[in-house]
Amino acid sequence: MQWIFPELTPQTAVLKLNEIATAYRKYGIVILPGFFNKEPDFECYVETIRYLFVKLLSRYNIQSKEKDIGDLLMELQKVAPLDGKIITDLGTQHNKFIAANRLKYSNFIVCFLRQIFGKAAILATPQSGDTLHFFLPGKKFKKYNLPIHQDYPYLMQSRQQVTLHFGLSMFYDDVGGIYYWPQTNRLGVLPSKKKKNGSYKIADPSIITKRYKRYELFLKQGDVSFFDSLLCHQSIPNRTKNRARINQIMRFSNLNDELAADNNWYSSVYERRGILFEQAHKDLFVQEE
Ligand SMILES: O=C(O)CCC(=O)C(=O)O
Repeated sequence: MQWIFPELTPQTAVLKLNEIATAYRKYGIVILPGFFNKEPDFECYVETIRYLFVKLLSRYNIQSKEKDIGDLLMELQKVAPLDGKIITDLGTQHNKFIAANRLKYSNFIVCFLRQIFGKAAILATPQSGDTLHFFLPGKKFKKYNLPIHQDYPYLMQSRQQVTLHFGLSMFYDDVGGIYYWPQTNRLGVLPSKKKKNGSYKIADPSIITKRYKRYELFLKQGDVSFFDSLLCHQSIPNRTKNRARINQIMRFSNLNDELAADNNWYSSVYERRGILFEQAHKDLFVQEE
């Protein structure tokens, strides 16, 4: 497939920028297998997540022997199913890890965005653009499998938007991935519905499924893909019994867009968990008279 570029690193990909950007413009997607594998910031990000899992597991007196962060997630899931959210919150809206942000704003990515959006681009990121995603097995997690959708309705800010996706956990068969339909981004912003659980879906999926060919994307650890925020895609569910998939998503907008300007470049905003000084330091908080 002409949108897959194997064996590149961020350093060698800069030399192929034209070719990669041409494929992206044609298909709405490029896939770079193993792209981050040797990146120190990628390793650091995975190690950071591992540290957090080990620390959380130690709260339950578990010294895990698992090496992979997906397997550590499964282990935590058994004892404290909600604790994983502590980690996803750190990697989501926005990503708070320096290592992840160094990848996000790395030279290749900024050059790629400039190539895609052009010299007059005003690069920005939407408020809710970063998601650290845990895809767990089991019926309970089915709702996190997204129907055919475009990403733009979730993020807003600009319909000129690039989604960066990369794999963080070890890949196992049946752990899930993404169905995508190349070139469907050319249809523009499509009428979309909102399901009761809050997920958006294309109002008439048959315009995609009948006219376009479907492909599958399975991100192994270190694999990277960039796709247009208007490219139609859908989750392939995790069908394993005991394996997890961990992916990071990040998004980038071009604010040099009339519709974005009409909307004051606003993004979607979602409520997040957090903490306030007066809750965490009751002993130090002095109530005003
Ligand atoms: O990885 C997946 O299952 C799909 C995630 C996705 O499409 C999204 O967050 O927009």
